[in-house]
Amino acid sequence: MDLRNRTLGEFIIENQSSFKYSTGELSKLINAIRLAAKVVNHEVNKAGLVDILGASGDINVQGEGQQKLDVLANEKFIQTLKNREIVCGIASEEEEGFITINSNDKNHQNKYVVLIDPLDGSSNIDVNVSVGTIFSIYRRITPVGTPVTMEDFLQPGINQVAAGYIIYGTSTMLVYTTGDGVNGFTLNPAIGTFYLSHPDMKFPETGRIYSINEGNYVHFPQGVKNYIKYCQKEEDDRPYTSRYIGSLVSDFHRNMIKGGIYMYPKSSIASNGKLRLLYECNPVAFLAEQANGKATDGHGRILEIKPSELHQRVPFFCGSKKMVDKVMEFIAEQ
Ligand code: AHM
Ligand code: MG
Repeated sequence: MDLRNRTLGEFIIENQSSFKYSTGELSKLINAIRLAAKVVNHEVNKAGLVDILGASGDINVQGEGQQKLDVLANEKFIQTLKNREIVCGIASEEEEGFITINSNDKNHQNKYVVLIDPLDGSSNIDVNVSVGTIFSIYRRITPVGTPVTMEDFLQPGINQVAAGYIIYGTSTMLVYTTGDGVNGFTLNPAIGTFYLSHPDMKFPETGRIYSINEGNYVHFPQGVKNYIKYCQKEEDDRPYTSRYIGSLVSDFHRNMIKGGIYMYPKSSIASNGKLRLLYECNPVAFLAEQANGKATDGHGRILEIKPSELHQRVPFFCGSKKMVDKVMEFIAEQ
């Protein structure tokens, strides 16, 4: 990586004025996420060691009980955001309800709510495969000065002011959008600094990778089955390549760079699929659209769905535009 590249800190300052509401608060919030990302990265990197210690009685060297990494990541993110007093509420995939942040001196003056999936794909940790953190930021819709309500969290994805993910992979990256394109920053672990390594990321218009848990094939709707057969057919530039990590962030990240489609359809055993609208699908859909890609539940735009509950699930198809259009055609035919 070229150290002459801008750091994330520099980038945030330079782009502050392009935010829709440039009071500096959103910049502070993204800075807090940057910090939490480094803390969680540190924890994820020693996951193998933690497991060894955990196996010998679930007590670590400091005599503290071992925690599962997703619980730990959840705590670190919430703590970092709480301590900086820049958000009025947080909802997390790991928590049943939302958390109201009430800093006495500010008295509910903060404007932003954050929704996070602290460690997505966490079953991959045990086997040393990439995982990610996903975040989504909205302005509250209830008036400042009052505690946040469910209404502030149940906004359609189109209202997001920023969203992104951290991928803990062969290198650690923070990729985010504030509605003005998508930029990716790689962590230089030696000095703990994120550098702009992937400016203005874009999905290729089409691609040759499809990502889906094909083990569930028998349960899929006929339209999705037909699309999978289409991907496998020897015709034109097909058969496509199948790649499924089972970690949404990693599958999405690869597909955005190389061109491809990620799918988690509804099935006969899960009527809305598996992925959560608020913590996973909305932020990833916002990034996809900002990178010239597309995200749908099979029929309509993910970002226009009006959520009805915090942990709502939706079918999800996301990636290169032409590939998403194609699977929608197959679904519509059924
Ligand atoms: P999680 O939030 O419990 O980790 O689940 C979300 C993950 C996604 O990252 C991934 O794409 C999907 O679940 C994999 O599910 P499956 O094992 O059913 O294919
Ligand atoms: Mg998840």
